[in-house]
Amino acid sequence: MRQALFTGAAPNVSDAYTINGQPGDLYGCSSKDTAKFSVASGETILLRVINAALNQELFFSVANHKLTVVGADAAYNKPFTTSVIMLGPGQTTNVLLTADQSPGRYYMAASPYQTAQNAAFDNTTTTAILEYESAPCSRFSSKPTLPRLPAYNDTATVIAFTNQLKSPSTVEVPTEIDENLFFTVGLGVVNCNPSPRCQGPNNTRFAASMNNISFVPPRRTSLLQAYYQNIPGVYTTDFPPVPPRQFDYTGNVSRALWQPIFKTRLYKLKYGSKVQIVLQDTAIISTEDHPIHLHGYQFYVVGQGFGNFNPGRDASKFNLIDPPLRNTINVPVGGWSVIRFVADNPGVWLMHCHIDSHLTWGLAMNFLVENGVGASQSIESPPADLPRLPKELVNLDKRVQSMQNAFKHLKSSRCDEPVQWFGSDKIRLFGYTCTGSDITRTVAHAGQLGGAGLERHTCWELRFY
Ligand SMILES: [Cu+2]
Repeated sequence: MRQALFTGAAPNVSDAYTINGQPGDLYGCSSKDTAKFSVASGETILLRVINAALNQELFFSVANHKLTVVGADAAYNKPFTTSVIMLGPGQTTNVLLTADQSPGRYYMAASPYQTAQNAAFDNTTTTAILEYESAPCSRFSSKPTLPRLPAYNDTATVIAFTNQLKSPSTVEVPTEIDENLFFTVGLGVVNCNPSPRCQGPNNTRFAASMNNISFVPPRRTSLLQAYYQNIPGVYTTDFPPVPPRQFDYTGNVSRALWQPIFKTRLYKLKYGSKVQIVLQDTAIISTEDHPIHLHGYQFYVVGQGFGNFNPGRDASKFNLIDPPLRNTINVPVGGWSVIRFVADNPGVWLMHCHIDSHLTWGLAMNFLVENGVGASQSIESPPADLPRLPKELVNLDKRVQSMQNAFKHLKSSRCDEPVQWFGSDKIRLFGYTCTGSDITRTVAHAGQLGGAGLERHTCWELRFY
């Protein structure tokens, strides 16, 4: 990810997927360590399946065995059986499996679900082994049976699976909506001049946004801290409730709409407000399934579909009886999902795509949920032992910032990878070689850099983790 952020290109694809840390038999490198799950004939086991991959949605299946889905994202659902489940990064699914097949060994396997057009991905399959304790020795010398996994682009199977997820019984879904929000989710690009930092397609860097705002994380103060302590200049609260411009989101989007703007904008919610959000995929660069995750809340998924959301046509089909409760929802490729929740958890809460490259490109926004009445409806004060920045580092931060400001107006660019000078888990100082056409004046201004008149200089960057 760090390399991708430097170059502006897509991250390298992985070499392998793993189940409980092991790639499995199909990679030919770790078969003696392949993860094994032993089961007694006739018993029913619970598998908690978590997609812990960084950048890939995955199918999961067990050869010859049905999976009974009983929970997703830590909420129960109406049990249903299926031969395959799909999880986006960060999603969890609990399934029951009954060992009702002839005693032997069966592969459980995961393979990619990939929806972005022309994007490289790791098209391999990871396996673990479901092993019956009573399996005869002869079964151990032969290869376990492999499950039939869907093709990498099998969206129909994904939709058939997610359509079956429902709450166990009738639930209380907010109906009188106070905040009717519509957020586009998708990729973008930023034009740049050829350089080591401009390695995206056709002189661009990849970006991503919600409602055309590419989220810029605060560098020095957390959003919650800035809110709690009234620190100005860290964020603004003008995140747009609807796209700044309407367009045919899933059609052929004009190039003029591909460049997002980079801001730290929050959307304010009153305590207790009833919120509906339409999450609308865009076709910018490519349509793609995005697993959108909201912190601080579970929400009801009342509807999903393909194309552009149309309230007249689609709202009447919402499931307001037993919609599933989730915290990460797949916005279908070239489609939309609608979620509802009550904003009764005050604080600052990130909503973001759980594909890590999309998140770091800016596919995120934050809600600022205000306090209600009394202590039980207000955020708690920070713990007494909240770590504070050491004084010398605060000063150093200011020094580095003034140097960075001095360089701002320059056409300065990096020549090499930053080198870490010192740091801890939280803070690291990097130095790197930089160039600039107007370097002399800047060097004089920045003072401490020296070497006026040279074409190359050392620039500094302080990073917070
Ligand atoms: Cu995404």
